[in-house]
Amino acid sequence: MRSADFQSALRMETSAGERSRQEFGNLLSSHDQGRPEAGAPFRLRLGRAVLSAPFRGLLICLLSCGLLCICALLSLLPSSSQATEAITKPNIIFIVADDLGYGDLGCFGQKKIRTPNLDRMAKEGMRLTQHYSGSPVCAPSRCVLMTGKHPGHGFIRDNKEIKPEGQLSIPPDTVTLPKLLQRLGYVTGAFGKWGLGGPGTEGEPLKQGFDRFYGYNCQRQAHNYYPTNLWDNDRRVTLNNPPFSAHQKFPAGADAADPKNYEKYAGKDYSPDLIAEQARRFIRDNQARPFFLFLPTTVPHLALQVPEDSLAEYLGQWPEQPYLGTNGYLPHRAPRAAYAAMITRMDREVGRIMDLVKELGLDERTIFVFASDNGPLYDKLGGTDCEFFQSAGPFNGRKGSVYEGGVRVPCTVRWKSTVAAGGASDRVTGFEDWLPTLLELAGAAQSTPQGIDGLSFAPTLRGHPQEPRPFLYREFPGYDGQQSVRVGNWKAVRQKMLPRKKDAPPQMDIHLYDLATDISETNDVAAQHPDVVARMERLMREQHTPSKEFPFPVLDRAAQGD
Ligand SMILES: [Ca+2]
Repeated sequence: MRSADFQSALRMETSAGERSRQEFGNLLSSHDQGRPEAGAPFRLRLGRAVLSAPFRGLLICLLSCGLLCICALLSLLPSSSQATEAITKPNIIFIVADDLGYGDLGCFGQKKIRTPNLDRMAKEGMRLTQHYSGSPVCAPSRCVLMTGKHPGHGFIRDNKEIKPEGQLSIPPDTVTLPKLLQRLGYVTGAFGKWGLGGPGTEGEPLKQGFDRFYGYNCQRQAHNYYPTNLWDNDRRVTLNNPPFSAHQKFPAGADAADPKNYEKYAGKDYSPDLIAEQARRFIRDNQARPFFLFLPTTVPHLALQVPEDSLAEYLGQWPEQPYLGTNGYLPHRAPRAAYAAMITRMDREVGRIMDLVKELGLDERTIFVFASDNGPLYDKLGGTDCEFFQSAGPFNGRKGSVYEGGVRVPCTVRWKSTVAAGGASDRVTGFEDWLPTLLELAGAAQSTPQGIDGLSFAPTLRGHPQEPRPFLYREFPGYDGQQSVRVGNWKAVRQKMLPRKKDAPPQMDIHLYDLATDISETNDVAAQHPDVVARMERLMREQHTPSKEFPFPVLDRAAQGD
């Protein structure tokens, strides 16, 4: 059903409800006055004609009690205007994978890993083929998503660890997407990995717009899929898992082919299963009101850990070299199978959520979004083999890089009543765009705050033409300091602006690529297009604002006019 049809069906539904309430009111007043009117002749005539006086009295008494009960129940319901408003606001289910590459899903070209449910979501909705995460690493990417500000204006610009648990907190007055949705009457829940403020700080999810939270507050603790505890709102809950570090090497001399020698890297409670279960409960509990379900899953971030039943689906399919923990995280006897199995199990959980939404009759008024917070891993870290799976698709760059592979992520949007099935859009969009887009889709474009960088692409999702995004800006002080800006098919990149190597001078050279002919960004054409480079340099200068928490000296000096 198209949007207009859906809205008109809702109006019809509501006016039918109005009519029955009015008719019910007529019946009440005619009964009170003892004279039958058009709506209620049958019942009163029946009483007079058939029943003797005592029975008639009893029947009237029973009817009165029944009517009073129904009246009391009706008074508990929201008024019709509130009900209409609530029902016309779509539910939002926003799923963000962790370190999932552009090429890791079947609907984005993956050949080895099975993702049937996400493929179905894409088939029933729209794929965004030029969608960019907020940053090439976790915390700043989520900050962009939550605030609608790109990383040159955002508060969190890199992962900044706080001991003993959590990351640097966003300030209390931060305007976040869930806070805005709360004001519109949404109930909001986050299930998964947070990373924007430790337990008890002003940045924790319950203080940043979420009514409900279940999962990992801290990104470091999320390195272990069998943690000893998770957070249930502001309560720490104990899981049935033994304590062990998520960074270990396989014991020297032990048999790497024996599965028993890996059992100590697992427990009983697999956190993604528990998190998905809580997310489904949230949907059930809130099916009668508009909800925002944010599901930042930890999959497929390291360590490689997956229950045996899922691993069995892939064991033996490919040649494997046991990973012994020599490059970080935990050993695994079949690392390729483990990576694929983690993604397929996540896909299974997404499918269960899709099935539940359908079962509850919410399909037409629920927006699904699936994306990833940054690109896939590099250098076989933690036993991954992103080259084997072609996880970055055709792109150069991996997690931590502003080259396409680090920030261009798979994204699908499904909203059966509004987004046409089976389409794809090549509009350049980024995480900052979700805040205004979702507000507009919720019928509340006027609630979009001033001063954000996000641009709504709701018209694109509705199949309407839209002006291209003027530019998309990224900066990242990590991994030696980087900047990028995209204008049309031009992509400009700077790297090594904050070299970690002592005494190495910052590099300010701009590399320029034409993505129309060079999707893997290997042919630097900066020398041939000085005018384009100059335009890009200006954007790179203008879009950066200095940050006390995340100094970027070469850019800060330029911004201050030095
Ligand atoms: Ca990540």
